[in-house]
Amino acid sequence: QSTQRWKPQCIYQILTDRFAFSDEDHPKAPSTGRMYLGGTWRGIARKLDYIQDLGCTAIWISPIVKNIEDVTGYGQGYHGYWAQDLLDVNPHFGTKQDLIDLVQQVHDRNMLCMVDIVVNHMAHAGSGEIDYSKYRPFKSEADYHPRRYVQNYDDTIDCETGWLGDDTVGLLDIRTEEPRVQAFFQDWIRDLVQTYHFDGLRIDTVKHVHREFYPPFIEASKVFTFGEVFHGDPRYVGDYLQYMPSSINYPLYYQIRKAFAQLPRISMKEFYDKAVLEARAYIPDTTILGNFIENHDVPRILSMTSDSSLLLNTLVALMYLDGIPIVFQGQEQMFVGGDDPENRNALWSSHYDTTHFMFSVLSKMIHVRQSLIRKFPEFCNTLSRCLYLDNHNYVFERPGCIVCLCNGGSNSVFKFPVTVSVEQGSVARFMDIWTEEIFEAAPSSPSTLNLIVDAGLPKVLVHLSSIPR
Ligand code: ABC
Ligand code: CA
Repeated sequence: QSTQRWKPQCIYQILTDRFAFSDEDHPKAPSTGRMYLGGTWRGIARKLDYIQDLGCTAIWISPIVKNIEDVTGYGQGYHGYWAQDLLDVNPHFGTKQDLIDLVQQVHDRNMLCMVDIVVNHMAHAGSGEIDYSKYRPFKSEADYHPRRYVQNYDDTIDCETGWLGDDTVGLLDIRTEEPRVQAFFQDWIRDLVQTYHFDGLRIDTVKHVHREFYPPFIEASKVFTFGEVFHGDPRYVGDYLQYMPSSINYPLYYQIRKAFAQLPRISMKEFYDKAVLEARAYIPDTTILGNFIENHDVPRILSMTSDSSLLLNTLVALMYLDGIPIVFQGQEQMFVGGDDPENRNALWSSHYDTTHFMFSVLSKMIHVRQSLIRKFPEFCNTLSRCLYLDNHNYVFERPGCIVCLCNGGSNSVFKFPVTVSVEQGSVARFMDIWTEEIFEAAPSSPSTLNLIVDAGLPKVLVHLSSIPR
């Protein structure tokens, strides 16, 4: 089943325009701003080694359809979300054949490919009159809701029928509630997935289309789907999970940001209450969500805190809490940058440096996660279990490992005992994945590990063996 295929993955989110050039690297080429910079599908294919070195097993690419070509007050449609023609591909990213080849090469490496898709809107530059005849297949004014920008994101009708954007770029809101429109989209997604052999979808602007649209659409696609439900409340996200298999995990994102990246930081107790307990109360299965700490719509962590211990903690949270981790291109090179487009700088400026400290650290974490999944097949379906909690430290267990998160920052030191379960009459041995230090929990009852959290750094301890005493 496709959900079970996605759960063990670690996804690498790519902005196609800003990942790699077709033929060779140009590290000095422009790498920022709101115009097309030149990344392509052939570029991605050329850099699959880089992604695999990092340990990621799946990619998520930008929307592939042809966008408006205008240079607007917000620049060009380099991100791919400003559709004009749903039946053609974006020529800036390459040809249909390039895309077919990319997915083929991804599959040859036993990796998966997820594509970002938009069903909510087309785009128009400026506030002037709209020439509907240029859009495909929706060529008539009657195919869209009247122009009225969304004012209140918490009002369902407003959110679903209003236009996103503004008079600089207006996003023509398609009448997705109409049966003929739904029929088109079902055929479209079936064809799209079959033509390119995609393994999964990330559906954009989920909140802006009525829920009933999704089940037959997803059914027609026959693949796994993350919906982009941009909301921090697990109740709100949980509701959508009745209509789609999974969602991007904004509730967890906001709690991570509050606990580690923003001041004043919430306590780890509050983090546990909100990010773990409350999420589980409203989301039937938190192991299916797409976890992230950065993406193309939110500021990078390093633009909110410069403390590298806190940053490392967010990465450990990303990798080991319940859910499917998604790494956003540039995280492995410690990119900094606030709101868009600053968070979307092109990766070529990094020289794709696989010796970068953060590349190695992240790669280590991802590979450890993968080896745990191989060793403990239940890993992906098993919820984390809290072992210890205080205001600054949260320790939990997943199959084969113990993870310790700390939000005290790099000037903090903590010492505390953690109770672990040890088989009768044996000693459990754990190894810190970075320092390779060995910890033993003796078979006293209760068995305890004495942990020292130095410089506020996160810990990942893998279970080596239980040796008889
Ligand atoms: C352009 C410029 C920007 C400029 C903007 C007005 O126009 O680039 O600099 O500020 C694409 C492009 C963007 C472009 C937009 C609009 O189109 O990538 O560069 O912005 O032209 C998806 C994609 C996103 C994409 C689109 C549109 C949708 O991931 O990249 O943008 O296809 C809303 C939507 C969400 C959308 C997001 C950008 O905007 O719902 O689908 N993302 C509240 C609302 C959310 C809202 C969010 C951000 O603000 O509830 O619905 O998302 O505006 C929490 C709450 C949340 C709350 C947050 C702020 O706080 O729980 O609900 O979110 O506590
Ligand atoms: Ca809509």
